[in-house]
Parts: sequence; C-alpha cells; structure tokens
Amino acid sequence: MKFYDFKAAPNPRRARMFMAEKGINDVEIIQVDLGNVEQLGNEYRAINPSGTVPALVLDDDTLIAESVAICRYFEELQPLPPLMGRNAKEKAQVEMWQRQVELQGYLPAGDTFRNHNKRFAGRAIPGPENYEQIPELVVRGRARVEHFLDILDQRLGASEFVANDVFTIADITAFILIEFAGWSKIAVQEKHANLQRWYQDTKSRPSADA
Ligand SMILES: N[C@@H](CCC(=O)N[C@@H](CS)C(=O)NCC(=O)O)C(=O)O
Repeated sequence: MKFYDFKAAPNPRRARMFMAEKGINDVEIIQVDLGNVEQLGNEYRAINPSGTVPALVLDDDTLIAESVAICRYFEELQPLPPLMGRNAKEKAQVEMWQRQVELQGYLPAGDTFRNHNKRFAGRAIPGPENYEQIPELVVRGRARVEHFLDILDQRLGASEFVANDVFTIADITAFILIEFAGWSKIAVQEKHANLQRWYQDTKSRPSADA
C-alpha cells in the first residue's frame, strides 16, 4: 500500500493524523513535491489523474484519492479506535459535523488562501484545470471562516469534542482547518475560550505531529 503525500499540505495531513490515531504505520509514504508542481507531471497523473494529494494506492493498484475516502478505508480495515462514530446516531453526527466543518470552514479557508497567494495565480483551484484568482473570494472566505469559528466555539462549549463525546475525524478536520486558516492569518481569538481549550488539547495529541 502506498500513500502519496506532501508533508506541508493540509489534506494529506488529515489522513496522516487519522492513521496515527489508529496506530497504522505500515504504509509506504511517498512525497510528491507540490512546491515543484510534481503533482501535475505525467508520472504522478498516471497514478492519480486528479493531480492532487493525498492518494492511496492499494497492493492491487486500486486508487483511493480523497482524504476522507482514505480515512473511510482505514476505518473499515481497522475499526479501533472508532473515529467515524460507534453507532447510527454517532455516525450521523460525525458526518454532519465533518460536512459542516468542510463546507463552512475548510473550503472558505481554501478560497482565502488560494485566491490571495501569488504562487497560485492562474491556479486558484487544486488540480490540472487552470482557474484565475477571484480577489472577492479572499474577503468572503475570511468572513465565513471567522463566522464559523464562532459556531465552533459555541459547539465546543456544549460538547467536549466536535461531533460527540469522543475524538473523531470531525476533530481532525476542524484542527487542520484552524492550522490552515492560520496561513491566511485567521486566528482563534481570545473570545473563543472553548475553541482554545479544545485546540490545545488536540495539539497535544501525538497524532498532531504526524
Ligand atoms: N478533496 C481532496 C482535496 C485534495 C487537495 O486539494 N489537495 C491539495 C493539497 S492540500 C493538492 O493536491 N493541491 C495540488 C495543487 O494545488 O495543484 C481531498 O480531500 O483529498
């Protein structure tokens, strides 16, 4: 099994953190140099046509290319500890929060970052198709992430973890969102006491260094 990675990128980090929580360490990790746009070269696109990381290639050459799909595969392969819910209700809660964090936090954080940074001029969307940057999305993305941090803070005032009473993939995605938003100088504020408590707890987990 091969895991195509780029150490600094947020999406592969989500999957690495998930694997670390499960103690999965028998996967061959191959770095794809996004700094040199290796992901769009013929060699990597023959492996993963979408030209993004992460990608997992199984021993029978099956491609799984989407960080959450990779997590799902490992959850089924090795159910303990459960990171995607233990029963119908929890699975639905995890899915709900995972979607909300992605759609209301993670994607707007991506809009802010990709539409601002000159390095991504003409490449505002990851992958092989070229899209121009839209400066208005920087402003809108920032406002949306800041609003979502308020929502997350409120949630973490009512719940120890994002989805329910145990650590799940929703916590991983929210943690990576906060670190990623930091690249655009969007920070957890003093008023976010619950979020700060949860963020420090999550950062101190060994998987945060994966
Ligand atoms: N939805 C995909 C997104 C993958 C993605 O956008 N990965 C980024 C790194 S975080 C990438 O490969 N970027 C390549 C590029 O910018 O061309 C997933 O979760 O795996």
